[in-house]
Amino acid sequence: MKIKYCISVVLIVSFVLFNCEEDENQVQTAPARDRSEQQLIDLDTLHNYLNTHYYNSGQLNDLSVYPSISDIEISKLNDDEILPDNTTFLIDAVEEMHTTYEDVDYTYYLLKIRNGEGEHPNFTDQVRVNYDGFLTNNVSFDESVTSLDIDLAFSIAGWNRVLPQFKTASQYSINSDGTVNFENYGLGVMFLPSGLSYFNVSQSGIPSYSCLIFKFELQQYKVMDHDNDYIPSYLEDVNGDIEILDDNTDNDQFSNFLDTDDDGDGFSTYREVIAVDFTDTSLEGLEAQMQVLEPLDSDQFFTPLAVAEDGTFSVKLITLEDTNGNGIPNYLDVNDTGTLDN
Ligand SMILES: [Ca+2]
Ligand SMILES: [Ca+2]
Ligand SMILES: [Ca+2]
Ligand SMILES: [Ca+2]
Repeated sequence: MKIKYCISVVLIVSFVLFNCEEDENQVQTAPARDRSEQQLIDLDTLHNYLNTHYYNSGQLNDLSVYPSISDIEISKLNDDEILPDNTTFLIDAVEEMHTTYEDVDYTYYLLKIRNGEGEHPNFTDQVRVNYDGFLTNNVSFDESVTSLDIDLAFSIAGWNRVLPQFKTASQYSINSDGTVNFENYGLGVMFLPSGLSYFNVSQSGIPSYSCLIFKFELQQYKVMDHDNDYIPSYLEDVNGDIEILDDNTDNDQFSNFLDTDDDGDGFSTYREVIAVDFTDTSLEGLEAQMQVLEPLDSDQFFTPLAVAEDGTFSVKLITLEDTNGNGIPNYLDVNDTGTLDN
């Protein structure tokens, strides 16, 4: 479990994966089309791409080293060509996936090269990735030069659906020049309709209504608690629809994942749960303490690891209280505060 806490690579935030950061020089909004109608158009585009492109499946299998995004070669098969040996048509290799977003049923496609051997991130976590993004005309619009940290809570809908299906690296090592080697990471290619990408909003190098293709390596992840209220953001999706902006228990202007008093009863969320601190001078020692408590009850979880300036490691064991037993934990129940003892 150590790997998800490594924060040693320079953090650079790319504009490309985010819906919220609009730069007036680069972002333009086209008239909004009907999402269902656009999805039919995009499915045609994606099917055409998958039926006319192949990838180097044999070469990837025969590599003596673990494959990376630069080893994945996708090529177009022209009308007068036959499929080269040791390659596979994308349409014969991808998995068809389904999801709902903005009340529309979406289909997208995944090419899974490696699942990864670490852990699955949650759809609101920060992930460390390498990626290469391109359009269905194979023109690249963005690629990571070094590993980037992406907050899936603010990424395009395709990303926060795809990345949790892969696992992070199982371990890493730091080279003498400070670069990091990741081992057994998730590796794949996603083929997204515009409705799970930027839809009608154009970006630099991305016209509006573009289907997007990303090769990616999933290296690490960090559980995010955006409002620091002890409830990790993925648990603030109360209605479970892979969308955290629409959960607002007290109907104020803040969604739960950005609201420190989710039920609006005047008592901060962190006070309406039971929090017990565990600390140790070594990570191994802390993990040993945590293992004694496993398996946790269904209403318990650990907060993400914190490292103090003196090198002390700590986590909190959170227990969600439901004092009146009505099935709604105190922090979401305006009529129930519990002991408020922290
Ligand atoms: Ca939270
Ligand atoms: Ca939700
Ligand atoms: Ca709220
Ligand atoms: Ca409260």
